[in-house]
Amino acid sequence: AEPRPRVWVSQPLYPDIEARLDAWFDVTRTSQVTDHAPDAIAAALAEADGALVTLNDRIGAAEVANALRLRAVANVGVGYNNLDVAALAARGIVATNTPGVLTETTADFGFALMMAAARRITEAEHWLREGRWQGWGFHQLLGADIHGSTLGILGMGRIGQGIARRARGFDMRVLYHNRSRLPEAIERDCAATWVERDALFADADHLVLVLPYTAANHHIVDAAALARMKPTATLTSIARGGLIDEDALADALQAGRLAAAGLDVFEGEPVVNPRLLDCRNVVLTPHIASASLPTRRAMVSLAVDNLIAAMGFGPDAGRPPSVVTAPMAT
Ligand code: 8YV
Repeated sequence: AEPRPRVWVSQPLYPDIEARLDAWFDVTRTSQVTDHAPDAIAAALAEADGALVTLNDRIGAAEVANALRLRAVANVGVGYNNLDVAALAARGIVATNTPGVLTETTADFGFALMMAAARRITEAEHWLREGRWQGWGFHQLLGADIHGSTLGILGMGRIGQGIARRARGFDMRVLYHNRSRLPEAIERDCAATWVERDALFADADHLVLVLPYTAANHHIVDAAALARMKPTATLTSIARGGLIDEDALADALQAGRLAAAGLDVFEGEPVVNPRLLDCRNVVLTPHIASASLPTRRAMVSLAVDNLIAAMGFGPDAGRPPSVVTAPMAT
């Protein structure tokens, strides 16, 4: 019999879901749960016909230089800036991601993080735990209102739309900016109005970033963009750290030119810019927006389906449900 294709699973995920791979492939597993060194990734890919990877795995031209058999890389995650899709495509390697299945969980978290920043929830808890609550105070820890305020959404894909739908329940006015306007029916469903990017920064009481990270939008939130925002506004990001110039953000937060921020993603994660750690008015979370068990399981399940199909097996043989063919669009 022909040898079965070999796939590399870069870290332990869910054994019952991964077991579907065993029906078609010989599977190489690893017990490592953090980042692999680049040469370890290159060595693993050199022996593999397919790979199931996560955000931890950066795969570019160097990592696939000796991956002569590699045909498909299935990313667990909707964002895939960890993959150099052009370098993969140049070698005929199909890349896939996991859109859709994490939309609602991630939108929930974006909304929660925005609310936590606006109402100073973690700051208040730290203050209480530090023993500083000496008596109830009328003027203590006043925050910004969510209800009736203007929500700005930069990046109006599935997750941005999910946040907009949640905003209806809080009587918010919703503005968005996206490189292209959404069809009217979706705008109506989200009760969202397209505006120019500068207007979004200027008019939002709460601005949420939900756009993909690409070379073109590196530091899209820089000092100039922050200067357009209201000093009473908040900025929340559940996208990628590289979208924000973190030093400029720390400057604005410390100078009172921005009320608060909520950040789930960081440019140098897992290392967090010490200037942000010094700011009281920023809620910091360790990249957990999609972190619920049902959603993480659904992400792995879709990635497994993608890999099986991309390798030419199963019901969708040759037609994986979610192929990515280009660098993430801006
Ligand atoms: C994942 C994410 O945790 O989907 C994304 O883009 O950032 C997160 O949902 C991560 O990608 C897992 O690999």
